[in-house]
Parts: sequence; C-alpha cells; structure tokens
Amino acid sequence: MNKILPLKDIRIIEVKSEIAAGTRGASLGIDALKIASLDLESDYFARFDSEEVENVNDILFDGYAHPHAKFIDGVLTMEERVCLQVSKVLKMNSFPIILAGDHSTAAGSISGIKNAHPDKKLGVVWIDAHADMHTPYTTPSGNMHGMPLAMVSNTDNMECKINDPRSETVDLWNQLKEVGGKGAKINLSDVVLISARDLEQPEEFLLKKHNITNFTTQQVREKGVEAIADETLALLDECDIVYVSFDVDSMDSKISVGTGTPVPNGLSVEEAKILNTRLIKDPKVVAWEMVEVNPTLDTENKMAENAFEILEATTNSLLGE
Ligand SMILES: [Mn+2]
Repeated sequence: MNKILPLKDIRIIEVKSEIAAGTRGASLGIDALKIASLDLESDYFARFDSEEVENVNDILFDGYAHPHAKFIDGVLTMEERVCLQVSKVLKMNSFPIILAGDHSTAAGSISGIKNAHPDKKLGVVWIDAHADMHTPYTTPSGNMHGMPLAMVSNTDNMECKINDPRSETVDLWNQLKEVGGKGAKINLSDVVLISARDLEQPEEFLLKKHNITNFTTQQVREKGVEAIADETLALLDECDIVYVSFDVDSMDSKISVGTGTPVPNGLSVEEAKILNTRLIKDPKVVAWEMVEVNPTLDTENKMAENAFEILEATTNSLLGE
C-alpha cells in the first residue's frame, strides 16, 4: 500500500493565516516549523517545492464587525485562496502538504480537494482536541477556527441555535459554504474524529445526529494506535478519497503550551506520529494538513519541534521511506 512518489510530487502549501483563532500568533507557526527543522539539522524545507497563500492578517488591526463569526469577510477570502491553491496542486497530480495557522482554512483545503475531484466521495479524518463543527448560530466565542467542518458540510445546526447573527453575517456564511462549488463538499457522516475531548453541546448533538465516531485518547491507548488508524480508514470505506487534518492541540497540553487552545488528556508525540504515518500510507489519502502551532505561547519552540518531527516522519511515510 506504499505509494512511491518522486520527491517533486509533494508540494507544500503555506497558509500563514490566523484571523479565525481566538489567540494571536498561529500565523508564525509555519516559520517556527522551519526554525525547528534547522535546529534539528533537517533538509526538509529544501527537499520540496513550497508556495505561500497570501494572507489578510492585517484586518486584525481594524477589529471585528461580526461577533458571531469574527473576521468572516477575511475568512471567506482565505477559504477561496486556499481552495484555489489546493485544487491547482491536485490537478497537477501532486500531493499537497498544507501547513496552516488557524484551523479555519482547512475548509478551503477540503473545498479545493472537492473542486479537483468533484465526482469523488470525500472522507475526512480530523485529529483534534475539538470537533470544529460550530456555526455562527451556535458558537459561544465567534472564533471561526471552530467552524470549518460546518462550512464544508453545509451545516447551520439550527436545532442548537443560541445566537442571532446579523443578515450581513448570514450572507457571508452562506457564501463560505459555496467556496469551491455549490453545496456540501462532505457529509458529516464521513468524518472520523480522533482525540476530540473539548466539545460543546451543539457539537455533541451533531455527533449523535450524524453517527460520527470520535476515538478517544483512551481508546487509542487501549486498542493501539495502528488499530485505530485502520479502524478509521475502515469507517471511511465508502469514500473514494480521504483528507487528514492534524491539529497539534490533539496532543496533550503537557507536551507543550505552544498552541492556542491546549486541552489535557491528549495524544503523545509518539502516538500522533504513528497515527499520521499510518494514515498517510493509505492510497486513498490525497492531502494532509498540520495546523495551530503557535510559538508566541511556547517555551523554546518545543511544540514546533515536536510538530516538525511528526511532519517529517509523515512525509517520509508517504514517500515509502
Ligand atoms: Mn481544530
């Protein structure tokens, strides 16, 4: 099941956006990964072509206008740009490794995959402390990095509505759901969560409604990481292609404080490494993403060093090395 690809077939997409996080600094995560690679004496960033998607982080200086979907106009711009880039790389028959700041732009990645493969059923593996399925109607914070899976599944979750967003917000939200093409890019029933452990009631509701599996950290330990990876892929058996999204906050808050929303009882670095290296070997996996490294919250770049180790091992696994 190894794919033997020449090195040129991997393309790194850098998305230094942080407008959808609640804490500032995630846009620096990509550079922190590069510093980590240098400190660990790796030639990783010399091995692959890399392109950066232009960001709109300057809008942060103006403050937000949409309390239930902060900076949603900028989020829309970023989703469109990321969608375009991911779609372009896939249409070149390359494998995109996306390194991003806040997790909202993963909606752009998913839309880009669907745009390049409109007739294929797309499954998602979401390795994250959070479920990221909020909507402007249900969010307690208005931070849109908690909403990417709702954007791409055309989900409003009106059953759990607690907010009354303005019509301008609703209009932009509906535009977000159309990035990369009309309608839903994925079904929520084709999502598998791993180590999600900080969920709110509206998200719990969606998990039940769509029968979404969430493998807890405890289950990962009891069954073994490899078995969980295999079960995850088996659950997505009916999907033609798969996208893996790795939020570093899936790892335990003891490992590092270098992410915006750390949560206890997460994966170890080794578990995250085994999980991602195993998943990416599956020929159905067409794109892999890492997000939410925040060096401004860290000490001595520890999170980026751990995350870089996972990035390098996962890439090598993809190459069959
Ligand atoms: Mn996330």
